[in-house]
Amino acid sequence: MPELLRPSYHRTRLRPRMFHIGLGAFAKAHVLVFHDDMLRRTESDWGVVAARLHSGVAELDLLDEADGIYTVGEMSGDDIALRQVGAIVKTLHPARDGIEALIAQVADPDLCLITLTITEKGYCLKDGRLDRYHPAIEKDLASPDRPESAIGLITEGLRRRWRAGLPPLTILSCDNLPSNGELCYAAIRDFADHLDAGFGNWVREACRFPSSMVDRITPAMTQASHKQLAEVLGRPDANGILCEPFRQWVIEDDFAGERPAWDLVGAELVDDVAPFEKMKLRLLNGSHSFLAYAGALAGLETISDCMLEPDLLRACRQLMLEEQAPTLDMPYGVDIALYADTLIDRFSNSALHHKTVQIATDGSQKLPQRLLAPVRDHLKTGRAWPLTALAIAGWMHYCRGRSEQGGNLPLNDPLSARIKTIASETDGAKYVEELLTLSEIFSTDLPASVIFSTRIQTAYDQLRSEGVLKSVAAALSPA
Ligand code: CS2
Repeated sequence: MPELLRPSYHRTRLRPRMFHIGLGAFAKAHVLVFHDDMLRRTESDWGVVAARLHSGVAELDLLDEADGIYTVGEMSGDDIALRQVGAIVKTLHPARDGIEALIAQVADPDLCLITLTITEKGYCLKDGRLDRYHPAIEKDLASPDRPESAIGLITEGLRRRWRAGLPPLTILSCDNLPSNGELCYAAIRDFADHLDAGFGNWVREACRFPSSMVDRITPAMTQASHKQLAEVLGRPDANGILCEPFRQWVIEDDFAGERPAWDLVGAELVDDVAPFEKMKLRLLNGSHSFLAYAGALAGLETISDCMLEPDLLRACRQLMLEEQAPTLDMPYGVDIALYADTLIDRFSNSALHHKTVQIATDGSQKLPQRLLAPVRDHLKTGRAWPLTALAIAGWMHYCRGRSEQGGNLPLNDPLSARIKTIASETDGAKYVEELLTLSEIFSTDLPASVIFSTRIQTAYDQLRSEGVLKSVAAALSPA
């Protein structure tokens, strides 16, 4: 059995200095692993309170039973490295502890930092501003002391700090959005302005919202992965997580007060995160979405299965280097071809079982920054984008709910009701045309471009008539 690295620090020294909202597989394998490393290296007293807001009471109960300690297994081929993370000192869930307990946590005088993994949709934004007509935001604006959304919760807790004359906080977004700090700031600032102008100014002037680029492939746990972990651990750990060995965290160095010394354990603190965020979102996440739709439609279960299809592998590299890379300002010193090769290696990690249908979720929230923003650039420069077109058309095809083998493809998306109605009422060219009217995804400029809509129509027809793998093969540049 591989050696199990246990927390080497005295957990009794930990106080609740950091509040993580959105405790899921990714946060457990990324933010909390960096934090745990930092606790091993320093005398820091930064304990973490971890919350989930919607589902997951049972998961938090299980974590409490284990005193907040869980196993992380870093897997590559047949190798596995095991560690236990002990950074969490308390868990909170509104359905179990009451929302007041979470608001009080934000307003706790000991607290310095909030970290967030609430997914793209958790920010409730429209065109970069708080979406006042989002159902959860409408409710939270009407009764701010009983918030349901993460944005409403943080704002209410900050308001209590402001009223009590407590120090401001840093709110650090760790979600896959470009300029995630700015977007998080926009949502909270707009909410605060609505409550009180003086409070809004305090949020502007005193609180900080650094951006960050987060990276670690962490598939959702399944029965099979729990079994796999139990075999190497010698016992089950219901709170355990499996992920890849690679991890990266680039953080804008802009904090309201103290910050954890994550730089001692590999996090990069920089002035400008934007080039890193864009590179990762377009190369890694963009090709992930391409593979998710193409792979799921072709009946391929995991990303590493996709990498066993020579044409999909070539297409993935071509998408990265010929269609996404030309739209980037590269971070200083990064070799893009090497970065792409490393991504291909990471995608090929067959120990991970990262399911195509998992990555296919929330397409309406992911397409804009991963695939559509680069297309805007292509339309300006006149560059060709055949694989991006297949990825977008692939999402459309996927949304009809059937793979090429007739298997069921689940549609988990905040816009699923509207998408399903369009799918049931239209087909062919009309279906594509109707989906393009979803302005939350395509805005109005893209559907107004004849080049764009014709390209997507053609790609969609091709996927339907020739199938995914043939369409992809036809889009490949000569070797
Ligand atoms: C994936 C990401 O599910 C998805 O959309 O593209 O979760 C991806 O695995 C991570 O961003 C890797 O850092």
